[in-house]
Amino acid sequence: MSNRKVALITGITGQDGSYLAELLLAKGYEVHGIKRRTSLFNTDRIDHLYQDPHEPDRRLILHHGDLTDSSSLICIIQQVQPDELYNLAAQSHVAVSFEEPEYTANSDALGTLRLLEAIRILGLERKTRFYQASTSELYGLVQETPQRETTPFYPRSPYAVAKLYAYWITVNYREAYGLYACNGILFNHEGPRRGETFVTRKITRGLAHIKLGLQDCLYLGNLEAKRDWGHARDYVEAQWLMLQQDQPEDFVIATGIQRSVREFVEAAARELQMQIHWSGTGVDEVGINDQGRVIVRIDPRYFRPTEVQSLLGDASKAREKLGWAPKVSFEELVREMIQADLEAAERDALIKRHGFKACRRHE
Ligand code: NDP
Ligand code: GDR
Repeated sequence: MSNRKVALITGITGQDGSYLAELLLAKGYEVHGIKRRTSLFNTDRIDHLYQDPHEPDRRLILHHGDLTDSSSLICIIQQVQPDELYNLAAQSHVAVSFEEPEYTANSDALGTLRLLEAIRILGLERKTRFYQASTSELYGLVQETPQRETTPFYPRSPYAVAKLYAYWITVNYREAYGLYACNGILFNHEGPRRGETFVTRKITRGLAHIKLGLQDCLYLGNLEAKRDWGHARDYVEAQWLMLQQDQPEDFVIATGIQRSVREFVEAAARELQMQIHWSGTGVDEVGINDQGRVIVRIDPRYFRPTEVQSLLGDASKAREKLGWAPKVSFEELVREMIQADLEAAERDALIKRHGFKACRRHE
């Protein structure tokens, strides 16, 4: 019997899951992850951590499961007997949640309940510590700025409403059954592994493609939305710290600095030595480069039925109680994302030059 700590991560194939798996493996944990069955491989972000199932003494083990399927969750938790369970899996795209509200509620809200129930049914309340990936989207139509743990919630999307249920059911299981369960209320965090349809990655990937002639124009929605953007690598450290305390508590994790989508576009363009001049207003506004070519346009299809206009977090509690502070600045974040997307675009350009089809998806 080894006395290694055992962690189970739902959403291990996602942005945060991959960084958290790296962190926990570096700390000596045995890491189990739940992945969905997909028709193609979906483990790109963790392939560098992959260990062949035939290797002895593996420390990264993947299981098939789904947040919408209680029986798979109960089986995996029974088998793994985790000391720490990080619930990162979710339909995490706010805009998509307006198109798939029921599925979003099933996976993001009921999925969290299914995990908590599994812990309870299996009698693991005293063993398994639980982390819930809560979100700044809970604040939605903000009632106070900056937002802290005590700021009232006002969710503005099916995603945020589902996450509101998950937040409160986590609090309820902590109070009702004495579970060590925490909500991390994380503000937006990004990095080169960010999904391609979130705005930061869409911008860095789009501008890198434009720079290399692989794409003509980047279509965006609301340029005035403001977010508090940090780096995912810093934020998964906070997730781990929350499960190492004497008492379970909820924490806001944020940088305390806010920028608009427009400012993100400008910062990314600067990294690529591209200048952007804005012209026009409203949906007719365009971003023009030095050569006078339109490289950014507004497409109303990216507007949301109800928008979250401005988020800014106050992570004082995390600083005081967890000793957590972000290490990566906004400029470093943008640089790292641009460098990674430029490299990928260079590969695509090479493939194209040799007569093969490069990826044409830009959304
Ligand atoms: P991603 O979208 O990158 O990853 C989501 C993960 O969940 C993927 O591994 C995905 O699998 C998995 N997943 C989705 N649906 C299911 C399901 N029904 N059953 C099992 N697994 C599922 O998200 P992030 O890594 O960015 O975020 C992690 C968590 O933190 C999410 O819960 C998100 O809502 C929350 N959050 C994120 C913030 C951010 O800025 N990144 C901020 C605040 C909260 P697959 O790879 O197969 O799609
Ligand atoms: P968000 O992230 O909704 O904050 O949720 P996203 O990057 O999708 O949007 C941020 C802001 O940018 C505006 N925007 C666009 N967004 C996208 N995706 N595409 C566009 O073309 C575009 N143009 C402008 C949006 O309207 C919005 O205001 C993320 C997710 O990771 C959630 O899971 C997480 O809970 C929150 O962050 C905190």
